[in-house]
Amino acid sequence: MGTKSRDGTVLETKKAKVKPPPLFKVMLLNDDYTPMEFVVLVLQTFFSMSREKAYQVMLKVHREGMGVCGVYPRDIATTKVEQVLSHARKHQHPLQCVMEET
Ligand code: TYC
Repeated sequence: MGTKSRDGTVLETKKAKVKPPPLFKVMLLNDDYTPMEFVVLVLQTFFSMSREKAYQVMLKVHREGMGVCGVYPRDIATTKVEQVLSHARKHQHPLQCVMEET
């Protein structure tokens, strides 16, 4: 874009390019060892799900291999992943949690 002033100078006007911040899906991965009850409690504790919703998501992960726990801005998604991994390791479960841009 350009605007011509009286002396012929072209003044560049740039359109503000403000993109909304990217969002990230936080996902749990299935494994053969983490107890179902532990995964349900993780979903209730770190993703504020009701017991019923947590059970549904846990079963989806168990049957399909992965499932989305929530969608967040980068820093919140990073914290959720760290919290889940730290909690799982503390209890010696191999549960994996990852994030991916939407
Ligand atoms: N597959 C596990 C079992 O049979 C349960 C499980 C569900 C593990 C979801 C991880 O993200 C997971 N005990």
